[in-house]
Amino acid sequence: MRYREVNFDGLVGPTHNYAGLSLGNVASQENKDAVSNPRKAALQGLEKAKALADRGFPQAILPPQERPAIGALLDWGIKGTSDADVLSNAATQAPQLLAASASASSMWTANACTMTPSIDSGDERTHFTPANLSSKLHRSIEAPFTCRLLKAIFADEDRFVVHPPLGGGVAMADEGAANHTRFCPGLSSKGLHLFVYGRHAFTHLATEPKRYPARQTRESFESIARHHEIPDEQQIFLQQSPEAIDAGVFHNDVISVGNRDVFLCHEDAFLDQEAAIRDLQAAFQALSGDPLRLIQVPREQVSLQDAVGSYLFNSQLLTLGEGCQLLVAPSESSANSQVAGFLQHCLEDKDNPIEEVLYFDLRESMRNGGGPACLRQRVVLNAGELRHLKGRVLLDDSLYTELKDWIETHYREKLAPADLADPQLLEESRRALDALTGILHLPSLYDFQGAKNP
Ligand code: SUG
Repeated sequence: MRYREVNFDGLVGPTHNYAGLSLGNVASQENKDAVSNPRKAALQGLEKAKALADRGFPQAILPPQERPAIGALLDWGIKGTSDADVLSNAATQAPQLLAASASASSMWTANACTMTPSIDSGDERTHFTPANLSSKLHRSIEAPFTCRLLKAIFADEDRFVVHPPLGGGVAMADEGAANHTRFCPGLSSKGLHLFVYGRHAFTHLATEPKRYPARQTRESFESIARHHEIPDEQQIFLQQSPEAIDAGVFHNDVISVGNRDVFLCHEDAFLDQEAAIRDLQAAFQALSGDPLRLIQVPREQVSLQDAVGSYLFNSQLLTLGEGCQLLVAPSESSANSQVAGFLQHCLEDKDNPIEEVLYFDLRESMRNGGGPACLRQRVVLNAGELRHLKGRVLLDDSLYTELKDWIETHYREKLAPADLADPQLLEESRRALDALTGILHLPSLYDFQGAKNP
């Protein structure tokens, strides 16, 4: 059975803003309280998805979550006689909780879940585990809706399994596919799953970062690998370099990206990197019989600081043809002379699999630390599975036109921190999302539509 990769990009929600919520994510902290442009953010994301769809890469869309999340504010003890009252009380009593309830962070669908294709699972079904995102308050409230959404799209239980997010709080902290890469000689062959973690549930303080928190635990990924029934020889676990985390590498997709048999990574991505890469290469060779094609970028060429500033490694790698790949990079990478020089060298080197680089302006998302790879969840499906998706989520010309029009109708061009308490913003967002479930042919998904968890 032939498998294809479908990239599910997150539509940026109407409350996209800069609240400085992510300690350890340099861009989020630097842009705290800046004025955002939600309309531009959503259009920038949609243009990337459309451009890739036009190039023949299957592309789908995931809708945003309802924000501000009134339910979360009620959970956190904010009271009020109406939604407007709850927002106003939150703004005066706990402005940070208001900001956490209003983040459009579900746009970064690389953090939505971890998925395993049916070809790699013991029960031959496609598995999803929504990420609990328990390391950050504003992201932890995403998991229940993500679960509901995945169950709505991947509803056919003969083919798909959507597990609940992992319980267990910070010990089982899970950030999803941002820390997961599947290597394979071809998409229709069994893959090697690389799970990257920043810390252990049961402390190993000597290998933990000192400045910024490590978000993902090894134990969370071990649990997911068990749930997804991935055979032992198809799993490998590597620990992030604590120095990299302290330099702003809050997810592994800020320092490495892999596709098929190609792995582009920085020299300082992993703890004890030489051994880590040796183990990875050996595991891939043992599974596939082929060598892993490693492009390791030395720190002399691109420093950790330049890697974080340019988001080079938050690029997408997509297969152009046998042995050659397209790198989808943020425009910040072309603006950094060291990084641009490195990419030019890749293009000129005949033995390098990167044959083309496409740059995208994703500045609105980038200012919160979200590049091209953050905005997409890779889902590997065979033709039968693809036919059984629910909803109109695959991006084609007509869906693109409707979504563009929808964004232009419903989104503001300016959002300042004080606007998050504006009850009009909540109303506008709900109107937008109500229209969106119609466009996407999805059932009522949102709390305000009366949806309940299945
Ligand atoms: O979790 N930023 C997100 C960025 C996620 C990027 N995803 C991947 N690397 N895959 C985060 O830190 C900032 C929100 C704010 O500060 O307003 C934020 O949540």
